[in-house]
Amino acid sequence: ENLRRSLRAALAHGELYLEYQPIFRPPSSVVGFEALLRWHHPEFGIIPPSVFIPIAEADGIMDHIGRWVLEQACRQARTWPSWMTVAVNLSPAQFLSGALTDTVAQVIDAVGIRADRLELEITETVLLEKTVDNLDTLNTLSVLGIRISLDDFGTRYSSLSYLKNFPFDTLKIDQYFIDDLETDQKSQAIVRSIIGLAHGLGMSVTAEGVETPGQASWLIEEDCDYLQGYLLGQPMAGEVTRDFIRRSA
Ligand code: G
Ligand code: G
Ligand code: MN
Ligand code: NA
Repeated sequence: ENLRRSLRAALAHGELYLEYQPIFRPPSSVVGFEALLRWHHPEFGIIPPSVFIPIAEADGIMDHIGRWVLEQACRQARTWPSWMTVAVNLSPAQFLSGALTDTVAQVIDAVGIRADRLELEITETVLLEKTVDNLDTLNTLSVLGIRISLDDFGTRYSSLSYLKNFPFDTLKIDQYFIDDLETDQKSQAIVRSIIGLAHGLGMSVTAEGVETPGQASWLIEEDCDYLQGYLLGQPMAGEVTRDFIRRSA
């Protein structure tokens, strides 16, 4: 309850901020960053999004926070080379509000970045409810040129009909399958199949949570398009992204 009340003030007080984790095209070029929301609470310190996003959703303020995230992330992307993208996570609340397409169009217009520099990450949870409306929304965004990624792929319902019907550009393979990739033949078979499935459907694949050189080389060998994880780069403050880009060029 305390957190709920202070979350309402957090945005106004500048306690929310974004970190950016680099995404690589193997072996070493940065193609963009994923924006990750953080809350620096004046008393409790850093509160993880897994704790406060559900509160924001329940409290009906996630739509508002999500709009702020979109705008911040697009402004940050404008400081990067023009071919780099920024990926923003969407929560189910942003779909339910019915204004997502307008919000996204307004934000990229106001900030002045090309639509194809913004990537929206959704999870399968978003697809479960109001499937027809959400399909419409994603199709409209896709036609505008916005990229759409399916996040945490493989861990929830993973209905293949979503892959057939929704306009995804990229599948993000959940860290769960990457963690034991070097030792578990089942994870290897699953990851190999996901890469083949995505490529067969004309989508690209990102592996999340890459932490070891062995995982990275296995994924590169198997033709995974993009890698993300602590091995290649931790989430970092917006101010240092330009330095990071310069150093990895
Ligand atoms: O950065 P971390 O691993 O703590 O992120 C935890 C979860 O919070 C992830 O599932 C991530 O997708 C989600 N998350 C991070 N930033 C945002 C955001 O801006 N909006 C939404 N809806 N989810 C986010
Ligand atoms: O659900 P989503 O994929 O959006 O969440 C990404 C989360 O994973 C972020 O909170 C980010 O901090 C975390 N993350 C990114 N790379 C790694 C990694 O290599 N290892 C671990 N354990 N977490 C990671
Ligand atoms: Mn994500
Ligand atoms: Na994920």
